[in-house]
Amino acid sequence: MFAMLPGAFSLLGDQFKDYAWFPEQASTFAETNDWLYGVITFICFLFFIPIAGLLFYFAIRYRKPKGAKAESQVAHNTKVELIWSIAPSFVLIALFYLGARAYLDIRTVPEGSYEIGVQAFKWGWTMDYGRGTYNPELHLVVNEPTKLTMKSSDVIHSLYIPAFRAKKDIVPGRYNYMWFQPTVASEKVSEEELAKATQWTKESGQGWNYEKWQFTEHGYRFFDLYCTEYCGTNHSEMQTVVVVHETQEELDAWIKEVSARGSDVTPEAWGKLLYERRGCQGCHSLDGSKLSGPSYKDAYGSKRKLQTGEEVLFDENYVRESIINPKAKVAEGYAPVMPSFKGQLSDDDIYSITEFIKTQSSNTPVATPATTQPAADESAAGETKE
Ligand code: HEC
Ligand SMILES: [Cu+2]
Repeated sequence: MFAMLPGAFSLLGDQFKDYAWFPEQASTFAETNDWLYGVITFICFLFFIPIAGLLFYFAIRYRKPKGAKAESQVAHNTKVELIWSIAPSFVLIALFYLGARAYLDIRTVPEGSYEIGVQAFKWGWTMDYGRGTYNPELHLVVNEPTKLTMKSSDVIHSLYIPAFRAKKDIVPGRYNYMWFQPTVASEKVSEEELAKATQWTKESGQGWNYEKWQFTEHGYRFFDLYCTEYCGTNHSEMQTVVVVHETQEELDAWIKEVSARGSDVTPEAWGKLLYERRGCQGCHSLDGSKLSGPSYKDAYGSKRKLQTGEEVLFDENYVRESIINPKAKVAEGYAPVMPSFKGQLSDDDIYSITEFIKTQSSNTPVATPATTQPAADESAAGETKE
């Protein structure tokens, strides 16, 4: 009997499918979920309208004049009551069946799915494409079932891609999984459009402005990805983009392109890109303003006061240690909220970031005094993979 239900309901669901109140449908879940949502909404109205109508009708039809004596109303019709109790319960069972089926589908990751790691932190995303390639953008292949293995560095976050109708909480201290199958590939914008945006970005000296261009710096249109579990001050900025490639080869080419500094890119420029892409920007300003972390402005070559009362020189070692083991030396006046980037940034990446931080300081570069070097090395040495 249940096997017939989808067919019977689909006529109703189709009425709602194309309504503009939902974003574009871009995964296999999207159609099922919207359809089910349409069916449930339709059935609710189917009951609500006659019930509310009759309520008003009876209230008027059987109204008594003021002062009329109230009478007892205890007439009872077993047949009618059985019908209106049992018939709707079949509808509820049917809805439960359809809902459970859709839910189980969402929770059952198909074997052989393409795997991507996700790290959520206050406030940003780092996707792990394996072999040391990390990027804040989520890149997928169309029609390829994809599994995300997700973890959080701090508090509960939740990954939500409206166009995919896919959402899952990410709880610290454990792995959370989700999967989906994108059905719509991202368009590529024209060379001219991309060139214009690239030029503008270069001249502005700012990071890539997704909102302004509505495509990525590689020229792809994208779907939005949000954190949808309130996680603190900048929760509303915890967003990134999803790009769906036509082929695996195209995705691999993109991964290769973002994986390391090309020979034609200076360390300073690469460091700046990493600063923007890897979430440093959200906590470290360049203009001296205080965010969750200290500003890079004039930081390099200055003396840093630590929580312990000690003073350290802000030099290469300090930067390196702060990135790999941020809790080892905590700057005075700040909470130790910086996530460790150990194993997520290569030596060249850290070197590039350091070169970039240097460009933000007007202090004359100071040679590291011999006395501070051993201390910095000691805590960082065992952890770096040199
Ligand atoms: C969630 C916010 C956050 C993010 C993201 C973050 N940091 Fe930090 N960072 C901090 C805070 C807070 C401190 C100061 C406390 C401490 O030393 O742990 C700090 C300290 C530092 C320091 C020492 C600075 C000083 O002035 O004493 C450096 C260098 C640094 N971070 C670099 C980075 C880099 C590079 C990245 C990106 C790859 C990054 N941070 C990402 C919050 C963050
Ligand atoms: Cu969040």
